[in-house]
Amino acid sequence: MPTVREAAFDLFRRHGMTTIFGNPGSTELPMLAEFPSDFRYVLGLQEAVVVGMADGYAQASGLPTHANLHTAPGLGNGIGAIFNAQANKSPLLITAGQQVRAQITMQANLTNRDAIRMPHPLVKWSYEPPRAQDTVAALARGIHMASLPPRGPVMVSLPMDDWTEEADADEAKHSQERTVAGAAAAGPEAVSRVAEKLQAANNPVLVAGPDIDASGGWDAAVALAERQKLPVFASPAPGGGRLGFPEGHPLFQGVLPPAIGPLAETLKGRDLILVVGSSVFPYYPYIPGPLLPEGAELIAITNDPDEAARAPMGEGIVADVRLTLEALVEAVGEANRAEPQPLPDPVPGDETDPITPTMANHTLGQVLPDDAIIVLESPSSTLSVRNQLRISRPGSYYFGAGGGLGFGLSAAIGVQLAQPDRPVVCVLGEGSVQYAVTGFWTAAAYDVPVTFLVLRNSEYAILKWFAEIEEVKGAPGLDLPELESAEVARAYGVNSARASGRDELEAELKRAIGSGKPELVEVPVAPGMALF
Ligand SMILES: Cc1ncc(C[n+]2csc(CCOP(=O)(O)OP(=O)(O)O)c2C)c(N)n1
Repeated sequence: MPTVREAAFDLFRRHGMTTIFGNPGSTELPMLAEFPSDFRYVLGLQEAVVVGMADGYAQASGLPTHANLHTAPGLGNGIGAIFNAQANKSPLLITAGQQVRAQITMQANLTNRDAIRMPHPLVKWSYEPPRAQDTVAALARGIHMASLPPRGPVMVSLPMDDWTEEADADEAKHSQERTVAGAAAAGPEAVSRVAEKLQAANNPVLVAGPDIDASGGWDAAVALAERQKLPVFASPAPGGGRLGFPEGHPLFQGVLPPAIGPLAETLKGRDLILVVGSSVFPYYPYIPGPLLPEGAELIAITNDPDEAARAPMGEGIVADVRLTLEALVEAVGEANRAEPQPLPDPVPGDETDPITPTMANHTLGQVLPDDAIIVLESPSSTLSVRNQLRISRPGSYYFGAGGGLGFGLSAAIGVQLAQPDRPVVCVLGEGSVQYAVTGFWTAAAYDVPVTFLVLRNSEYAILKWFAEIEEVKGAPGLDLPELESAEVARAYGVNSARASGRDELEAELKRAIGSGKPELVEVPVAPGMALF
């Protein structure tokens, strides 16, 4: 008879889950005993980083990914990152150790007293197996739940004395071998109705969202847009954890503004708005206005029933994004519409001292290898990075759709571990660095060759912008004088450089990206928002 631990690790193996992100405590050590040599344990020094790394890894590998946390306090530290993983639709199996069964009722030290309720409402499912023998079935159920659309985190609480118990060999075998598949295309009637509406529309537009990339629907989205000569907008940046369309494509028209009034204004004159793979819409801030421009109809295709149900307007179709896009490509003919004007090429603007964030992002664009992946958490530069880089390959952009800082630095490490052959560049604000600063240690200790580009503007620039919109005057806590990133990263073991000015930045970035090592390049930039 295998032990629960042997059977559980066999289950992980079958699902390709041989990389485990964790921060261990006494309650997790029994799981880690006799750690198999075909597994890799990636230590994060704080749980927000553990979950963020797992999130990046899950998204970039497409695999359900295991993050192991230390009972209630570890789970608590990870909660903000679990919020992000939910928004990113990241298939995480979060496990947390639990007291020995005999000591749970008396609430011995470190008992996770209400483990099932604790991660709600940020997980799809959470559970503590009633018997040690149910552990493998519970983990299998969690993996399937996390992986089914819409994907997202689940949590299983694991009493520490279960691992050495005997598993039920027959039940464990079934749990290990089962597969559960669940991607469904829209029905043929829905597909033909959307196809007919597209063909009949005078001025339709495609809004491309993050689940196009996550579902593997990139080529189908391009084919649909090209066939129908659809101008394409990206769904608003705050919820756009991934890209749904090549941003250097001549049909690409830019990123939609994230507020109600301006979004409707941008789409003025359109009669059909086809939203694919996005919620409708990840709005913020609140700038009221009509939800839709006059005369426009909106149809949204999403893999998420909740996204479809909560949209404030339009029709929703719940279906797999890739399969439905492919069916639509088959169903529509070539349109005869005039193609829209492509966006003008990005311009760097004037050279100033310190350089503008736009210039910094432009410089990055000039040295970035074609196969690079960008992980972005530089809030005041989000639009500028999008505009300057015009990323045009699938799986090449990750952004925290939840908005909780700390995703960027940690996720970049996970993305790089999942994609070891592609250069990963992580663009960070110096404020954002601090929410996951211990990630530098993991990058150095595991030799994960991410290049961190830190835009040092000595402030929370985006909050100053929000303060203007919210008409808030005199708010404290928006300046960051003397906040060091390079020295701190160096202390954690990451080679760090400071660049001042465009030429130095270009040289340092080239060197850092080419070095095959974890590197940080910090550049002072002018304060304020960078929109282009
Ligand atoms: C966990 C968490 N805490 C606080 C915030 C609020 N917040 C949003 S942006 C921001 C400032 C980020 O500063 P920095 O990374 O330097 O970027 P900048 O705005 O200067 O571009 C803060 C504090 C958040 N989004 N997440």
